[in-house]
Amino acid sequence: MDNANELLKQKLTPENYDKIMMLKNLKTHAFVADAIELCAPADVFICTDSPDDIAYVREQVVKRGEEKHLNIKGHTYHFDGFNDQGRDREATKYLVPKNEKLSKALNQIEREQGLAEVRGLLKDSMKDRTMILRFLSLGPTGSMFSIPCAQITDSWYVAHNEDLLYRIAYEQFCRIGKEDNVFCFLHSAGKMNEDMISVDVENKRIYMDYTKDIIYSVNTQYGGNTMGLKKLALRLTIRKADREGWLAEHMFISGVYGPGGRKTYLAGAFPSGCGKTSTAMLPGETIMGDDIAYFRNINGQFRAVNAEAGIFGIIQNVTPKSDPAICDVLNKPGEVIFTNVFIADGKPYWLGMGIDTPKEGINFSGKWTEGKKDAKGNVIPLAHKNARYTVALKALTNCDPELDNPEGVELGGIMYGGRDARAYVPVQQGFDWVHGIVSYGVSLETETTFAIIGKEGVPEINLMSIQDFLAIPLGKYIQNNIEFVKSIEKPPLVFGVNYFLRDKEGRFVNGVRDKHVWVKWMELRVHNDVEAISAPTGLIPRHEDLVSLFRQVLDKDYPEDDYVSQFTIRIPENLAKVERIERYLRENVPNNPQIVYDTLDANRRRLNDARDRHGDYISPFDLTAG
Ligand code: SPV
Ligand code: MN
Repeated sequence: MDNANELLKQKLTPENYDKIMMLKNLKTHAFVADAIELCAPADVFICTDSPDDIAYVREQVVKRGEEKHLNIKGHTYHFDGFNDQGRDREATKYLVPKNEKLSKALNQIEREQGLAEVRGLLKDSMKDRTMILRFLSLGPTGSMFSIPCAQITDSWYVAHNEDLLYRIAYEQFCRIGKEDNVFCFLHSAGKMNEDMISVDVENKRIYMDYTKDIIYSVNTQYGGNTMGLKKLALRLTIRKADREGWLAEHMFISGVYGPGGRKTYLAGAFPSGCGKTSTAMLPGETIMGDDIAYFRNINGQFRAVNAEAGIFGIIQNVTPKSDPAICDVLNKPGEVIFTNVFIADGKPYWLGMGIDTPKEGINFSGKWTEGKKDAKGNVIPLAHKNARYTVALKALTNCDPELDNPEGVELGGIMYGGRDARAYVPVQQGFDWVHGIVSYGVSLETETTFAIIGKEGVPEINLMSIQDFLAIPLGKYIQNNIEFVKSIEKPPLVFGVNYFLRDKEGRFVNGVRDKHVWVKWMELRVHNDVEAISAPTGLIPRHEDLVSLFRQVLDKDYPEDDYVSQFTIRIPENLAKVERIERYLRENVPNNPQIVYDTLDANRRRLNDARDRHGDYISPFDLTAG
């Protein structure tokens, strides 16, 4: 916008104008001027890093009714619309210039047409509302990892969440150059009802202009669709990382303790609702991040930071036993936002909390009593499965002290986990980096879950659990991962985990807490403290090592029967998996690096050879025997 400066002077109060002019960045000026002209807000609030400004957001979110207080000091709750309870794949599209094409697995629309559509919906959307402008950073501030982000929203709830989830960066914005690039996010909740809930779901749109690093979102409030720095930014970051030679991943990072109090950092990618946050937050270990990690090669070391500084976590099944650290925060005074939980007498409740819950209260459907049905006659549960809590990581007693280290931490291992009822054993290690990336990351199979709007339980392949966010060709992304470790002295080990393996009767073969044992085994493997058995699908744990880990971590016996049911290599199921993956890749990933197919071929060969020697179902004890 050529006349940005003039427009800002005209539309902003002198105080706001000064705040904006403290920044020299032209893209930010143009973005704000354009948004003001387009959305025509009643007024504008520019949030700097000052404690007063941040307190103002907290005050307004309650005053305007987007959040309400709960009994515990600092706790609030919010509801999103009945049909706005998860990320919406249908409504989320890449704006693609006429002469370009993205992978056909991605939802896309011609750029000009999409821009006209979404800007049409944003037109005058803030007429009776305040436009909130926030300056935040992805990654620690003052670091080679930092990405400055300007967020505009008319939702105090979005602004409030982002305060807990990201690092404030008005000061950093004041230091960036005139011509520097920044990420920009423009969100409006659109039409809202009297309870300040976004209602025009038909016109929900999340459109990503990757040519300009600007994202538009309208007629939605759900965090994953609206908080620019969450999944909207990830789409842009992956492109930036591709241009600059680093990696942006859908991964948690945590510090896992080993013998003698040593700490090893592990990262992991899981599709939403597959155990990611609970793996990131195992009792007694430290958490550095639960959702988005950036990796860079710094002087030959594989270093990682958390893009975020808080958790927007799934609350279903959170109990003091399974998630003690988070339960502690959810039960004491401090800033916590509960979203789409059930409320009765000023207290929050959720599914799977392991206690008797009241029969009457309010939830995402309004007033609720047990047995209430929706318009289609389906029973409405007490709370939504995708209900969430928002907390700053620093509120947790087990927050890792390196969270804001500008150089991040060195990673010892990474893991990939999906929902695979049939084939993969609960934990295994790749023979090397490429084998692990291809066999566990590229081959990640899962099922759709409640975190995404649509049918649950539909099997799908979700490359490295990041497919929804990939705006570069899938083959290029795979290649970037494969090549990333080229000049890394000690690449992280790559593990595959599967918490969802079932037996013939359809029962899960593992308990929910067993993941802690797998993670401790990985820690030992990183330091070569235990040996492993070579199975056709990867390196698997020895029984004796698991016996001591089950005792040490969970104070449990670990009978041979359990080991056999969990770690038997199921040849037909694994061969079928290789076939499915290969078919999918051939259909959807043009220019896939040849090494991916070579690795799958080798996997197939190993499975066939093992079958020739041992039959279809191979006990891990037979593998030990050679
Ligand atoms: C996920 O669904 O992967 C999340 C939450 O981490 S959100 O992307 O914000 O919906
Ligand atoms: Mn996520």
